[in-house]
Amino acid sequence: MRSEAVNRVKLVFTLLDANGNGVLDSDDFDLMSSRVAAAVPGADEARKQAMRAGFTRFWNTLAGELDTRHDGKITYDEYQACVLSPERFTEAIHEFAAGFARLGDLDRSGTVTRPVFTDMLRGVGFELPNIQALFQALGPDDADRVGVDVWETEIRNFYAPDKGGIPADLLAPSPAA
Ligand SMILES: [Ca+2]
Repeated sequence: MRSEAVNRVKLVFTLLDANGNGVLDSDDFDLMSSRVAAAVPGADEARKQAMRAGFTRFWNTLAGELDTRHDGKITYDEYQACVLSPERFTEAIHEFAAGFARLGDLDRSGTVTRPVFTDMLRGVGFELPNIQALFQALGPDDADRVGVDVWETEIRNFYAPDKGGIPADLLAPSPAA
């Protein structure tokens, strides 16, 4: 696996553990989807539901594939195994990425504004300078918006263990950087 992907895996585990108890559980995903929904108060209910469904499927897939002790919790050691067979998570990641990115398209223009993009990723727990760097790397237009499809693709890339040297790496700088 590429070192960039290892860095992303470590970061994702830390962020997904939204309640900070050191393991992933369903509470984490409820908490995080609530934070993301709260970050976009202007979004309509259908899109919030789609976003929540993406988080729920993400959790259910992780639990189904990685919870080897069947205790409703995923430790970091268990989580790391997700990178060994990424194809088992592809569909769940695609649904998650679509539900997440599209929530930010408030006016259905196919774009997301910088403030909405920033607030949503802050809701997930990323740091502001990293979010700003990613937004810039995604090529904002003259109105300072990025394409929803561009963002959706980058979310998928973020979770792909064979990807490196991509804009999403800006969210998880290497320890040496
Ligand atoms: Ca947790």
